[in-house]
Amino acid sequence: MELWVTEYQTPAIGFSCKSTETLRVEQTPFQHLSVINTEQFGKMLLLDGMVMTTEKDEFVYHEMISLVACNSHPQPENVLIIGGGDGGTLREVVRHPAVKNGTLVEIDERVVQASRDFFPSLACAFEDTKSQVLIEDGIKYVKEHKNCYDIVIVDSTDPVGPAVELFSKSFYENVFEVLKDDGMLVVQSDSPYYHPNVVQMAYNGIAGIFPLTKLYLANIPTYPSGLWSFTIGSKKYDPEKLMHEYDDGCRYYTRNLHRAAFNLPALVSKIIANGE
Ligand code: AG3
Repeated sequence: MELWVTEYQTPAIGFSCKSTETLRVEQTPFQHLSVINTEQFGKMLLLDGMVMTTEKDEFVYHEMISLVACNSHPQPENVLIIGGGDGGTLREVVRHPAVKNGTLVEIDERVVQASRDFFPSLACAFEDTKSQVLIEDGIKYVKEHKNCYDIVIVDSTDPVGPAVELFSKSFYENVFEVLKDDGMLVVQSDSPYYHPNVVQMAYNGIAGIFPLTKLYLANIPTYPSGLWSFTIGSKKYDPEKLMHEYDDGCRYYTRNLHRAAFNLPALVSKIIANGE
């Protein structure tokens, strides 16, 4: 019998993958977690029915959420990742030569465990000497620390369930405080096609606090609509300008693509202009 797993990306569209194996299904204290094997994308991690990452296309998201900021900050020594319990973002951060410490703050220990059990190419980051993994609430963590990070990356789920607050103004304010005077924030800001309201919410929330706010795009086959946005809030440096040209071993990110990613289709420029 064929088994298909569907993420309902909106109430009107589903994204289905043929599944060859169910590896884990559990309700954690925070969310529903599943790991399946798929014919097209290899192993896939889902949280609350939403695709978080797959073996075959994880590199796009993880390179793009990490390297744009790391390459545009002159000294990205201390990097904080909120969420990102699978370790993919941490892996990209700690392999950057200018980074000295990568701290991951994940609320759900079961996500870290699922990665350790099924995604060795992501979980390898946990063992890196530059890495520190904390099982804590990231919202609380940023309230309790001040002025100590060069970059903060919010590798969250969509704004449903435990991640709702990670898209709020008060959270962005606390991130502003946890960053040093020349720090940068990067968030995943959803799909311009299917969730323009989320793109706007993230962009406006960040633009209301940070002196410089820019949005960039990447093509991610397993995420809703395939076109995904990231938003950077910066206190000082222009995220479009490269201070480092590190793209060794990358499969999506290149130094030229870094600049290209900020060139937006008209419909995306309109989404962020309208909200202002
Ligand atoms: N973080 C972003 C997931 C967003 C995908 N949304 C969806 N499928 N509806 C994923 C964690 C990767 N480290």
